[in-house]
Amino acid sequence: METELYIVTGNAGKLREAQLILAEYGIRLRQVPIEKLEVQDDDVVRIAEVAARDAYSRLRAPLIVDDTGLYVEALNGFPGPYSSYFLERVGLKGLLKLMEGVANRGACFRTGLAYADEGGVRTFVGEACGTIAEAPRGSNGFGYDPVFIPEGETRTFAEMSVEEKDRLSHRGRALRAFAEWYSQLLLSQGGKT
Ligand code: ITT
Repeated sequence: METELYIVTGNAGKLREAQLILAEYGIRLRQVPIEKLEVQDDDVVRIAEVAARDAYSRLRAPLIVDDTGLYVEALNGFPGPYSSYFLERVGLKGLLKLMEGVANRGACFRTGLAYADEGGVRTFVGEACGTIAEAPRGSNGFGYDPVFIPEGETRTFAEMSVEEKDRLSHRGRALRAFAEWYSQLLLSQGGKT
């Protein structure tokens, strides 16, 4: 059974990762060229929820929104929901500079995933914890991937294939939780797409 779903994002890396995972569940993910509403909130789940509700009010077709943040322990959880702005303005170099000589390099990615349809919005969350590398490594992935080493690994996300990252990542976890639930929903609706 194949079904189609929209994702509201301007991030091609995010789209590719999500497409690969959802394809395993028979869900074809399509990018939709509408603006993603970005409200200010401490919680990525809440940010995704508001964006999904807003996008659904315009698109009127089932869709998902992914909002992700990197929470660095030594920076008291910063940049968190401000990760996009921080990366643009301060960059990976700036992050590593802030972390110079810092022993506690712990950090977690957190993805808030929201699904919206005519019945309302449902949210899911996924987390991946690890450490901030001493220097950027690897050329795969996007965003903070060159400086993030997931727990139990020595490589950064940027040194992994997209399949490997998907298995370990915050986004992978949130999307699989969503896909399990969505598959059940479709079954209960008799395969309606
Ligand atoms: P959309 O809002 O259009 O979906 P975005 O790139 O702005 O795309 P987010 O707000 O969710 O997405 O991401 C915040 C920042 O964190 C942004 O700079 C991303 O590049 C980065 N980011 C998100 N997911 C990541 C991941 O899996 N690995 C590395 N960096 C990531």
